[in-house]
Amino acid sequence: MNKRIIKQIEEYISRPEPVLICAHRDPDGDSIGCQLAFYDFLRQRRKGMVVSNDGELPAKYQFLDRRRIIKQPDKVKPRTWSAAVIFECSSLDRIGRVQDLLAPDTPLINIDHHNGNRRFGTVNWVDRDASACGEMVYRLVRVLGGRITRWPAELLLTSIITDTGRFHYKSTSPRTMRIVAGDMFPHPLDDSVSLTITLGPEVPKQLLFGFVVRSVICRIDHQLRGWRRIGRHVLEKV
Ligand SMILES: [Mn+2]
Repeated sequence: MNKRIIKQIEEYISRPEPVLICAHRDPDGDSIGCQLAFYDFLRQRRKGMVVSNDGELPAKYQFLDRRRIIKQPDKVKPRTWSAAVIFECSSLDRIGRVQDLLAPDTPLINIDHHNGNRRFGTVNWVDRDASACGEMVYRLVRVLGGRITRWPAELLLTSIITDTGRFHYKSTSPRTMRIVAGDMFPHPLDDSVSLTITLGPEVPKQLLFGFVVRSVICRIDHQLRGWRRIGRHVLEKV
């Protein structure tokens, strides 16, 4: 991680005005996970902030935002922001109508992991090696001294499961696995995250896969074992 960038981010988010947190229109698992995990971090710092997205959350992700923290841009009053933290956008127009909430001089903190990012921010942190933007948020929160409790851990797991195709894609790195298996999850989560977000057309297969991955990840202790005994009760579930 580039220390100068982290210092710049910290300076902007420490200003007295609230922070605007946003991402691309039509949010997905990675962008929702990043935004709400970063919201949780700013809340630990007693920082004022608003999270706004252009487009409703897909039904399968609504369980992540039970308190309806994410607002549509037309429900937010434009104001002076200490900065806009923008996740997962290759260019500013990707935030859609959230642009209406920005002033010409709003500092933009651009955090992304995609090739082709146009570095439109006042601060640009682009890490193409990150499997998910959630991986970057995890590192940012840690380096700035934040705690990852159960809710942000679920959020960041959602980010990583979404963008790695449940640990299938080649973007899944040893670092990804260490984050998921290490101190982000000191206590095993229940299976609600992996089971909920893997629901798809092949529900039984997905359910089984989600169960296996979660349980393997909860049980490894700095050593990945590529197998898991599946009891009859699990097969009966599917
Ligand atoms: Mn992503």
